[in-house]
Amino acid sequence: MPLIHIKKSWEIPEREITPEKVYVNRRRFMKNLIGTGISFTALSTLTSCAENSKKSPTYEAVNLPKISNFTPNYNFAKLESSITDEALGTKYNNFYEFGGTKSIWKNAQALPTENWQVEVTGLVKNSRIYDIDELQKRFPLEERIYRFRCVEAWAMVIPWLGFPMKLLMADVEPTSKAKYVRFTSFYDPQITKGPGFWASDYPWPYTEGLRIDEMANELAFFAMGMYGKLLPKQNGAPLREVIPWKYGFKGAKSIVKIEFLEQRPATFWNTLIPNEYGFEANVNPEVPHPRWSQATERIVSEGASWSWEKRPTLLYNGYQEYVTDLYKTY
Ligand SMILES: Nc1nc2c(c(=O)[nH]1)N[C@H]1C(S)=C(S)[C@@H](COP(=O)(O)O)O[C@H]1N2
Ligand SMILES: [Mo]
Repeated sequence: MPLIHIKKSWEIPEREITPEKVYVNRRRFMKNLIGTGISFTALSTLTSCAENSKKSPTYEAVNLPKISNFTPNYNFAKLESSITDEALGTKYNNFYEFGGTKSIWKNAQALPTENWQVEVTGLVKNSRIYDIDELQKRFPLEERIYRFRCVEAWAMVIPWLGFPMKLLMADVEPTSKAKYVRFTSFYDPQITKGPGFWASDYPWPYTEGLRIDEMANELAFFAMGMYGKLLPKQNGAPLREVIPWKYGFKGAKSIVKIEFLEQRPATFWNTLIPNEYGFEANVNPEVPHPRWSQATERIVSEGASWSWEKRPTLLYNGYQEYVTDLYKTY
């Protein structure tokens, strides 16, 4: 294997791909700093100090209870790609409530998951509040292996345990007026505040949304576990969305509320930077992010991200056959 990788002209240098938050971060810093006399160098020192001083609660992921009662459903597995190593899938995260880096798994252990409830409300016949155990009993778990693609151009393959969203829809019965759904993540500024101060004026809580027909698609999934175990907190315990044909930010973590609505809801990233994070956000190699190409993706692996293997991005992340009908224009 050649050690020197010669860049093709269409390849965007990795350093130009900044994470979802950094751009806003910088812009807001700029805004806040005008007239304060604080330099950017001072600022980056501050941020890294905050990072270093974070608490280190014991990581319990390896001891998380195993789930034995599930049905394997590998109909949607794309077997040409291998499953991401569990240590990477559970320790390389985006969960901005707990900080602005990929290494938030320790901070996320502060998420209080006991006695969790999920409120389902809005334009439904049976508005109700589910205890998490009840959800588990009511909707039998399936294991599905899905490709996962972040808008930041990294990719994984995850074995999720969960149930199709359409089962929950059948339970609450959205009315004919319901055209959209909004998912709201847990938020308590005392607990979820990240190690920096950069995100304090973001439009919390984290919210995401789908069209009702997208939610009813057989791929749209609620995960309660991964790698055969209960979901780790950093991956969005105890309940998160998984929408494999869309960019990862569409999948709200640690859901406390699900609302059926007539109008398209405002969502977290779309409110923050509408021209970079659209509401639809379908994976598409031909639609570049305004600051980088989406033509290729990197497979999350051990070692430095620049060394990760690159492969072409697939339209709808490879799930074209299941979802094209949703986006046909007549
Ligand atoms: N509540 C909440 N949900 C979230 C996020 C977040 O910051 N907060 N990040 C999103 C993004 S950008 C991605 S890529 C995925 C990451 O999921 P993972 O950490 O399980 O890989 O979660 C999504 N859901
Ligand atoms: Mo993401």
